[in-house]
Order: sequence, then C-alpha cells, then structure tokens
Amino acid sequence: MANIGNSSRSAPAVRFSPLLHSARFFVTSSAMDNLPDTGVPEIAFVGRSNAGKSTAINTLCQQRQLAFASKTPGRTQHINFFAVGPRQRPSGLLVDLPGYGYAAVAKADKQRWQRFLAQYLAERAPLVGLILLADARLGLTDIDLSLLDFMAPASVPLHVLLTKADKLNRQQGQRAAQSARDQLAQHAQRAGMTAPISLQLFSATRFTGVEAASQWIESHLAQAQQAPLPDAHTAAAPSPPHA
Ligand SMILES: Nc1nc2c(ncn2[C@@H]2O[C@H](COP(=O)(O)OP(=O)(O)OP(=O)(O)O)[C@@H](O)[C@H]2O)c(=O)[nH]1
Ligand SMILES: [Mg+2]
Repeated sequence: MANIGNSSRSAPAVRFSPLLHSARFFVTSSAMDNLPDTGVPEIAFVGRSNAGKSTAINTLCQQRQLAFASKTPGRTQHINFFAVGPRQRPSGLLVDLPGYGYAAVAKADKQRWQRFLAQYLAERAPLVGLILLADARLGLTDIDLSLLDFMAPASVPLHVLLTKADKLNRQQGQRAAQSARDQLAQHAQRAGMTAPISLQLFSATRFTGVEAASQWIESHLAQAQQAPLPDAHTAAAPSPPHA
C-alpha cells in the first residue's frame, strides 16, 4: 500500500529554496509533440482550475509573476516550463499545467486537453514527481482521484498540497489533511498505486508548508539526477479523465 507521509510543517521563519529561486521561464508547449526534448527531470503541478498551481510555483520560487496566476479560472491555457539550476545546464523543470474541471471551457477544447493531460501523465519519461494541488476547503474531488488512476501504472511519486490553508483555522486544517490522507490511502489501495504519496497543507499568503514542499521538489530532482531516466513510462494507453 502506498505510504501517506505527513510532511506538513509550520515555519515561523521561512527558508526558501535557493534552487527554486533560480527559476526562469523556459518554454511553452501546447501539445504532446512540442514538449521540450531535454531529458531534464520534471516536476509537474496539476489540479483543478483555480486550485492555486501558478500561485504555488510563484511562492515556492519567490517570484511574483513567474507563472501567471489569476482570479479568473482557466487562465493557464498552455503548459509552461520553468527551469531551475545552472543556466547552461538546468537541473530540473517545473511544469505549470492548465487546470481541469472548469465548466466554462468549450467541450472540444476540454476533451483535447484531457487527452493531452492523460497522455502526459502516463507517458512523459522525464516526469519524476507530480504535485497535485487541491483547495483545502474542498479537499480531493472525484476528478482529482480519477487523475491518480492514470498515474498508477506510471508509478510517479505524488505529493499533495492542500492549498489556501490560510482560509481554515488550525483545527479545520488538521481535519482537512487527515480526511484527504484517509481518502488517498483508500484510493491508492483500490487503484493499486505503488508510488510513494505524501500530503501537506500549503498557503501562499502565510507561506505555510513552503519548506516541506521545496524539500520534496529538491529531493526528487536530486534523486533523478543520480538515476538515469527511463525511456518512457510503461503505462497502458489511458482514457482521458472526465471533467
Ligand atoms: N488566500 C489564498 N489564495 C490563494 C492561494 N493560492 C492561490 N490563491 C488564489 O487563488 C486564485 C487562483 O490561483 P491560481 O494560482 O491562478 O490557480 P491555478 O490553479 O493556476 O488556476 P488555473 O491556471 O486556472 O488552472 C488566485 O486568485 C490566487 O490569488 C493561497 O494559498 N491562499
Ligand atoms: Mg494557473
């Protein structure tokens, strides 16, 4: 069974990651056939529209407008890659994926995006870690859990950020984290997920969980540098998630 670790931590004096602070825009892609072919390990940020993916990237990287965050859901339309590490030879890419579950997107666009997302998650060889973001007040929804089903065969380590934790008091936050942990453990067992899973609370306004999330990213990029990347994930062709 997957191990649901507790990596949440409240840090009065936040230590930001110098590696993540080095982040800069790398490239934008719109389809599977124009993804960058660098072999550099990737950590992807995925989740419902408005969950706080772009904001989390900006916060972790201590940059105001690296990724485009907006009050209007569905603003991130393309896949934006940000490079970290040495300029000539990046040690990792952070990937800001467009959100799912946003009702006001045209059906054809939605289906196209869902196919892409399923394919990216199942087949993207450089993907060494997935960060799933969900609003702590909503918790994990069916669509978030169905996404994990695509990931199951690819066996990519998963880290969940329950975002906007500043909107909950301490007790509500702890309850939300425990409930999401239970939900994940059950789902992981049902889906046969073998990759490690961890979960924490996160707030971009209070910097809750910044250190733990930064460490998770750094350690997965570092591990990937020591181990050669596989040719491709060996997952069966996925069917797209429903939105
Ligand atoms: N209070 C609070 N608001 C947040 C936090 N994180 C994000 N937000 C707000 O939530 C809204 C959506 O944030 P984004 O980062 O654009 O969300 P996204 O997941 O990238 O959305 P899409 O690109 O549409 O998929 C913005 O108004 C953010 O300011 C947080 O930790 N606390
Ligand atoms: Mg976004």
